[in-house]
Amino acid sequence: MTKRALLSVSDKSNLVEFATGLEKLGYELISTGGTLKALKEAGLTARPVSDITNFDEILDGRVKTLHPYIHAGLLARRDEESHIKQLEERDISPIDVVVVNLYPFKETIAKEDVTEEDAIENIDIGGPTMLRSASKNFRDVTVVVDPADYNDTLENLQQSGGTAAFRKKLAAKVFRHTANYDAMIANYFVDITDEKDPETFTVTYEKVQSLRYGENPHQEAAFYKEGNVKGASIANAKQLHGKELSYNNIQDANAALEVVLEFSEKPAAVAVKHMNPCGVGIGDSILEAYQKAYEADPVSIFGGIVALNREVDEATANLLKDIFLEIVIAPSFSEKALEILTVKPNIRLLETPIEVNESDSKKVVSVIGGLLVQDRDHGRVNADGVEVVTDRKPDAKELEELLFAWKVCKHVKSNAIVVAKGDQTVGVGAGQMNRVGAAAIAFEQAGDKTKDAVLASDAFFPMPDTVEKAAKAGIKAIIQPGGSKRDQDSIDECNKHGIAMVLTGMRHFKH
Ligand code: 93A
Repeated sequence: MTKRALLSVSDKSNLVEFATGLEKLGYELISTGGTLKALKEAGLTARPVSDITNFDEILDGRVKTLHPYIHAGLLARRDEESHIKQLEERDISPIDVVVVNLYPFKETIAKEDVTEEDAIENIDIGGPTMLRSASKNFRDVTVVVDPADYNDTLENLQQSGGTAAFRKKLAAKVFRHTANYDAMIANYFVDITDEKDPETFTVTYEKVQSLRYGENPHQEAAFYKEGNVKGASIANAKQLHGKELSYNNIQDANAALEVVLEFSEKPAAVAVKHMNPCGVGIGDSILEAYQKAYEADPVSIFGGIVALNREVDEATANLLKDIFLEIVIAPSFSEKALEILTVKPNIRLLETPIEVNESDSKKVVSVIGGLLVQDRDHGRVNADGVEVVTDRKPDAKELEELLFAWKVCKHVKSNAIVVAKGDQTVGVGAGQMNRVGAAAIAFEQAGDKTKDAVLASDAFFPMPDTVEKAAKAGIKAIIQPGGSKRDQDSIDECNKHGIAMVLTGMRHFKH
């Protein structure tokens, strides 16, 4: 019996070569509208699907292959006499090879100006149906979803019609592919309806790159991005220069990006080491902001990552090039700045829009055997949202300093204490197992700059001990969530020393 191959592809790359190979192997080619046209134009002989179904494509192509003659030809078990008999009774011929790739849903929804109608039309129904029928029947049917598999498939088919092991591998690939395709559609519908199923967490990730190794050289690792990521993201950033990003680079770069995104009104610069900000500065120019971030802690910034929220200009590039930095992230680099920085072969330069991206993107962490999924911490407070609880009220400038310290503190590993002066951090205590310890580190680093500085704490004070130490160090105002049973003890301690304290009512644990 003549063997038959059905071809229906949106991505027509290498189609003609593959179909020519199939024809040479004696396959009769069957095809849908656009694919048929491409085959015929290349001088191949192919029959339209409507020849098989006795049914024209209708509804603007929404129904072309959705027909029992196609699916019976795909699903019939060749080792089952009754199946073969039923085909014969109805004059249906089996289909042996299916070559299908789907409507480009992903590419469609990635377009800036995509309309809902366009997205919906690009949901492929007939394609996945054929892929699934063929894959279910992989014992007898060869199914190819990826043009990258064309050559191997031809080679395999030459071996007396192909091997079952190869067909099984192709079928497995199809089920992965259609599962991803459906997950992508499911995500899109979350976007357009806001309907989330709390019982499932469906996000499609695609591989950006394999990484040389993970946190340590003996750990394998890869970088994945969410299917439809837009805006500020390391996964989307354009690398203009430097070596490939490492696992640790990506984590640190992301940490720097998250801090700098807190600041949009004025030029801001953030230096990060080991995922904690070590220096943050705001200025009237990006140069001034960077100088402040650098001076905040000129030791820790060495080997660090710097994120800036304005274009890197020549003057800033001249300073950046003077120290060893792993990465600089910015919305853009001036031509001169690029000239200056690219002289250093190792510095990685990343360009990504620096604009707050409060999309649905979730924060996901793994535990052994599971995942924890939560909203990103988009919590923010402003001057109207804080409660002053001390006798002394902070003046407008102090309040600004407090809110600056608070924004930075949100991104410091708990227990976190940030000491700031003006619009510059002067001491950061990160990741300590007790709060006084975090404060002690921040004070030590700030040295005599604690005098008249402000302090932010990511969580409440269970005891007045941190305030006591802050008073001794010369801190003039404190911002913290409040909510401890013993808040009053800390407030009393503030009043004793003329310290102003404001409560945010919002905690920023980052464990
Ligand atoms: O609109 S569909 O869901 N209805 C169908 O019956 C159908 N059959 C194949 N889309 C369908 N296809 C898809 O058409 C294939 O998956 C492929 O992506 C595309 C190929 O169309 P053409 O050959 O006209 O370019």
